[in-house]
Amino acid sequence: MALEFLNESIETADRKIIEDIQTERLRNTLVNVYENVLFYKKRLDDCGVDPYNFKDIGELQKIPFTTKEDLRLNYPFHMLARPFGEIVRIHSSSGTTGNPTVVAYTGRDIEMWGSVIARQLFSLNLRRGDIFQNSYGYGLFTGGLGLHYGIEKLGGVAIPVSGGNTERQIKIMQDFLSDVLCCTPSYALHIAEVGKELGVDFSGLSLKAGIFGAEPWTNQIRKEIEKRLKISAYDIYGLSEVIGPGVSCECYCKKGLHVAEDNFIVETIDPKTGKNVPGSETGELVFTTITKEGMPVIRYRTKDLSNLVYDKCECGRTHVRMAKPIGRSDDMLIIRGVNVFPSQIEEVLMNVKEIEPHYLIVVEKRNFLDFIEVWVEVSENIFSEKMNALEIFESSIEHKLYSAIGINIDVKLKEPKTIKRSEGKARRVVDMRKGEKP
Ligand code: DLL
Repeated sequence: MALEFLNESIETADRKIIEDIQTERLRNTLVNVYENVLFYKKRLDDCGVDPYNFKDIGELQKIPFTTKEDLRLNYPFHMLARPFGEIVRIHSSSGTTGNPTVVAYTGRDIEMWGSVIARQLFSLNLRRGDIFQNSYGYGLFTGGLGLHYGIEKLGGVAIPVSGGNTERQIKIMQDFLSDVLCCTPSYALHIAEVGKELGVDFSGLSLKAGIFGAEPWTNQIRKEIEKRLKISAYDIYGLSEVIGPGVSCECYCKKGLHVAEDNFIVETIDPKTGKNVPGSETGELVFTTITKEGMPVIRYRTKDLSNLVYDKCECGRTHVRMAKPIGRSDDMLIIRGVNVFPSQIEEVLMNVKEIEPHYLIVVEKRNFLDFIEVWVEVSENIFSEKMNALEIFESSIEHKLYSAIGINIDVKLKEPKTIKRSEGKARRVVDMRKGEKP
């Protein structure tokens, strides 16, 4: 296929050009926050970075990180760099504890966000006239409206259905001839399941692609979704504090998610020491926005773990690619001293044919020791097997988990459709040590 771009000179720019653009835009951003956000004025004064004479992108590393806690302490509007009158939109991301974080956009920020997403959709070979069923939640969550403006900017048709009401989702998909589904990967699986119950033949529909993100998902889940919905599934990443969806997205090659480097500078750091990790080693992603006016963030710690690849991609794009995030550092479970990511468990489970892609990891303390159980749903035919056969099946999965991860994990097989389905971000872990309940 011919290589096509929405903005070729930017998308295929040499590293030197990318860095020059970044340096200039970073300087403007630093001046903006220095003059308008007290929090950053103090920060820059303390670390001795002079925004007016900022010339070397390497100096960015002298500036301390911004954390979610900083945003919470400045709740709701102290991080805004523009007055109301210029701010045209507020989103918010709910936390489990304390104040939510609030994010704000000027008209130009909304414009930039739409252009970034349009460019990403184009890189997936989606075009003007394609029909997008946007099943990300509309509201304070950035998923719905974020994708929406990108779809319109591309010239696509946006169907703002939002999440939920799964039977209606399927009817819309059939009646409105949706080409593309946008939602969380866990909701895509739920839609596939309800469709199957209703006797829908997805290969007979127009659906050809899915843009999935907002939660970690493995390549095994990707294969399941592709098989069940008969589409090609792509990963999109982002977080409210940086902008929302579109911080990075796969291209049609599916070999990592290109970070929109003309708008966001990405670094990977060691979460313990805060030092930048060398080369393409795994670390915590840290982002600096360089075009956002309403609420820029400088060196925002995401807690998401990934690694960066700077080689030119087969699609011709040069913007750095991040690997599929393996999870958040705060989702990492420490079980009797061993670090375990939910995604490692998912990877093992999804390689077992008879298991459905619905599971829950339950962690608890028994006699002062950490124990981890995995509840997994099995297909109808397996569940009707004799008790003995089920026990053998359970221990065969336990064995696979032990060989891959190195700790004992109890497997509890569950009847089909007993694990709660999600219409947005799935809850995969219940940590009873923190008082959570299944
Ligand atoms: O989830 C923005 C978004 C909406 C991204 C729709 C993609 C699609 P938040 O609610 O602020 O924003 O949550 C951000 O979700 O720090 C990651 O931990 C996780 N996350 C987002 N996308 C991915 C992904 C939106 N593709 C947090 N893979 C982030 C893994 C993801 N984790």
